[in-house]
Amino acid sequence: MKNTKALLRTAALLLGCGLLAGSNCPGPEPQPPDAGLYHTYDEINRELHDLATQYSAIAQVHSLGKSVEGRDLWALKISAAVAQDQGEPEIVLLGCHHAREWIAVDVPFLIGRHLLQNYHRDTLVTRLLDHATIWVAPMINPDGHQYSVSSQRLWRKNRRNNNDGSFGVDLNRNYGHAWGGPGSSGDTFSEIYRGPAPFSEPETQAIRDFLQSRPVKALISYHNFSQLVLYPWGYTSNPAPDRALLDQLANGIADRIRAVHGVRYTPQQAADLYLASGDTGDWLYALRQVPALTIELRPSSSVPGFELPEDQIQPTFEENLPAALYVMQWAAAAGSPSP
Ligand code: 0X9
Ligand code: ZN
Repeated sequence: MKNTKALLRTAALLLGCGLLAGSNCPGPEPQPPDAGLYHTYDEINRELHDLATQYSAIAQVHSLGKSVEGRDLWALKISAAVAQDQGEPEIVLLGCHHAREWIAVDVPFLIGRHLLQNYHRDTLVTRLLDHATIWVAPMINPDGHQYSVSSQRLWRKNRRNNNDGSFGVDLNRNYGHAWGGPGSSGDTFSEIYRGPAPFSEPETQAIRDFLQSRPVKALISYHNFSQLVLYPWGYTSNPAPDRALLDQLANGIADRIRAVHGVRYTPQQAADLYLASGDTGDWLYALRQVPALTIELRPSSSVPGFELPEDQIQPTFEENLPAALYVMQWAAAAGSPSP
């Protein structure tokens, strides 16, 4: 059957479809969106479900909610006690608030897969999953990502129809702490459009409801590019109450990243990059006073910018793995009841 279809297609291409009228002219087959070695929404969806099947004792897939266009926001829950909720410390890895930042999907996904593949193989991973729960939600903006893959590579926002000819809200300006402040825009056409109200978007609502319902002790939100490790506050240059601890953790992350391939990520308060209001980290930090970090992945500068070559997926994952494990270990220990 596949061969017959292929033959018909070839004939149609050679002769033109009109000549094949009556032969059920197949036309060109619609191709699924292709991001090369980067994962698309459909691929991430399939792989997360496959992992949950393969590692059913320690992994589950949950939908945290739906996007504007109705795609599920998938998250992998990973723990030795995955079927139970015993209040153990939880650490959350989020990817791809911004559509064009494809590497920010693959890094948290590969970290999650590494945890599953190394339970009862690696002592550190085993101890971690025995005492903590890790959540990996690698694609918070699936509509925007799909649009970036199929139509406009450098799309950033979600795909909200603003009903004035413009599309999209910047999900990293839509969270509810200091919403509407500096570094966000009320102009619907702007790349940093904050939306009409805090949490106006189903994607940020889903993350808000999820984080509020869980005993989260640390969060990393992955973005690119610039190679930075950012901590709250981002909406003001004032130091966060836990600035010393946040700075220490951010330095620890940067040191561990550099130890792998010698690549430098700069630790700093988010506001020192630029002021931006309504981002994920500020909202979670305000809610829970736990480390809520933003890691800006490779590359370092605008060439190649968002279009990081595929051969950098693996090294970017490799350098970020020990950094993520460090945060997870810290949070697992900090979140445990003292003896
Ligand atoms: O602007 C953003 O949302 C992030 N950078 S990106 O290039 N990935 O878009 C940085 C957010 C950091 N937070 C603050 N500076 N408040
Ligand atoms: Zn981003």
